Amino acid sequence: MRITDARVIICSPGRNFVTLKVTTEEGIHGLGDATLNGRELAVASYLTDHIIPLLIGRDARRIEDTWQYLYKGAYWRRGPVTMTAISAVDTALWDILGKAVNRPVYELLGGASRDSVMVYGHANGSNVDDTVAAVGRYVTAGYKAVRAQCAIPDMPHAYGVGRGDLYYEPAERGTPPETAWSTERYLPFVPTLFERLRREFGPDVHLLHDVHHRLTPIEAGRLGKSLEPYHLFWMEDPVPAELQEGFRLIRQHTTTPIAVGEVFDSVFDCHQLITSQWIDYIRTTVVHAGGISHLRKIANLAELYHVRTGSHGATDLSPVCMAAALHFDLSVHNFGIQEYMRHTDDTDLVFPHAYTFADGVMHPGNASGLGVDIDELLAAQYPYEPAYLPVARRQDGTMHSW
Ligand code: EZ4
Ligand code: CO
Repeated sequence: MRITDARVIICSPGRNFVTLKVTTEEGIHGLGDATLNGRELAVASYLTDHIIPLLIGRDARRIEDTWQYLYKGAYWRRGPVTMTAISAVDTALWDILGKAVNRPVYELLGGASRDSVMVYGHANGSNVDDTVAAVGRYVTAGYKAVRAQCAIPDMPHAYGVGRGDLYYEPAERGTPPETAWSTERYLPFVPTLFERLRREFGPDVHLLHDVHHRLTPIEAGRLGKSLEPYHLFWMEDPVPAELQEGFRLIRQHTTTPIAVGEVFDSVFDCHQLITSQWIDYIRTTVVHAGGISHLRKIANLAELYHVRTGSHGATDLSPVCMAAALHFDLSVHNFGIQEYMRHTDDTDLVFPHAYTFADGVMHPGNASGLGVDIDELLAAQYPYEPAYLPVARRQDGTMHSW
């Protein structure tokens, strides 16, 4: 099963996506998502200029060997660009293997460990009433879990407050927009939001919140403690996680469960977080953390330490990643939850897929491979457009984590 062709397809049906398409001598093709929000073309070049020439002629069935070849063979290891490129190759090879043996990928990963995959949606509002209404729409739509974000009174910006109801999309065309941040206003406000949400929706719906790397460990400890009465499913990305030890301090102060890892690119970003039991959910994804192969290794380590998975699933992860994530989620024993931000109709038309949503849960479908494709003719109608995530500054002008 020699690889005879591999190509990068860049398109922007509402937002930018980079997709790797690998074809074998039998004419089987596999897809891998290679989208790195705001740095798309770097991954495209890494694949086209440095990886694709190495793929031609390789045996598509040697998934692990190809992974190790690309990881060890670069000499300079890891980093988001490298790992996103490796992820795309790995994902495409799993897709090809599934199609070659005519089975859905989850069956090759040990089979289904559950009947379906619980997902959470994004509710946001420019004030508490709006956020309550947005959560209500998700509950009515059958969601069992909802992430709630809200603008802070008298603050012009807040993370997670988007332009559309279902299609929150933080990247903006052109150069990165500047936003303002105040920890002083954020910390006392968030518990009032969740106090209201519990009053409105009762104890059963799972509520989540994303801090988006904005606090210090002791501030995060305070927030987690003040949210304990509202028993969140998790508090996400409380602090930037370059310093894994920072989580020890958060853990000492709160029983609010902690999730982290959407920007991690390998097990080395989280081994200490996992083995020290400082977190409850690991959010690494197929597209940014080494593909299905490496994500399984992270999940297997996490399983030993009672840490469950909760993969990133924002709109900047394409339907190809979403499909791969759902095969992984259905199979892996220590699955926790899957993030699900709906893609726009334009995106869904470019990437026809077998996965489905109903009653708050998803299923990858039973098509062979990943069950997702790309309509290249349609994709060509949406050329790349430069777009960037915002940056954030504190009120005195100091750069802050966005
Ligand atoms: O800001 O995917 O949990 N979800 C998130 C996302 C991220 C974007 C960045 O590209 O934090 O909305
Ligand atoms: Co997040």
